[in-house]
Amino acid sequence: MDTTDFITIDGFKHIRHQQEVFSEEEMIKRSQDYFNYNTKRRSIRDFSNKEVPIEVIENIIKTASTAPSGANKQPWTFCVVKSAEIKAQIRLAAEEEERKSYNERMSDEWLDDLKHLGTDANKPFIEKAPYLIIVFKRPYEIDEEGNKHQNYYVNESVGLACGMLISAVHNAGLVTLTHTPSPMRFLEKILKRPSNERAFLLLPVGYEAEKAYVPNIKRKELEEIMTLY
Ligand code: IYR
Repeated sequence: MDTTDFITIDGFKHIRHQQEVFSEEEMIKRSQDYFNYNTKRRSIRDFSNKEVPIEVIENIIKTASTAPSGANKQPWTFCVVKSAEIKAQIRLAAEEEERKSYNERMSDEWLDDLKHLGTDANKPFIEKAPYLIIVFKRPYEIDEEGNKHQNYYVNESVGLACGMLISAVHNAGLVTLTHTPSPMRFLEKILKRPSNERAFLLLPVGYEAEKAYVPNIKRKELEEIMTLY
């Protein structure tokens, strides 16, 4: 990147950017190939406990951090749990919340809507997967004097980062799922997070089990999700 080519707007430097472009033919091929690759991704609950190099996890998190964010505040923290002891604590607490959710908190309609996915309050993948990535959102920052500074579009920003994280996991040949034990405050306590962080999503990451099964579900057709004006 040529950083000597820049302009100044309101006293701030703007450096030249040049997006790599392709011919229309190449674009169609690349976009098709990218779709074909991404559509093979599934949420996986059957993990292998095989080790994964930490460098892969680091690269996945670096990819997530390329997501756009409100005012470029990058309002996220990614906690990586490798420790079997901490994974056990998280599983215990998550299953406790999930039991309450499945038995008391979720409506009959909600439970009915989940039936075809075969989920329940048991979350063995929390301990089986070699890594857990717990994503925290940061609604505000606290400066050295203890003053709070709001971040912007925090849910949107962190959601986008999680999407990129999920596709980076797929790209590495690994699997994950978006686990949302609710409420999630126990994660802040177990991981001793600062007061400006809220648990957003828990993603176990690892190899798929030798024999993994997924629900036989279909994605909506383009006609159902796209309207051209
Ligand atoms: N959080 C629970 C329940 C659950 C809710 C939805 I919406 C899902 O798509 C899947 C599960 C759990 O993780 O089991």
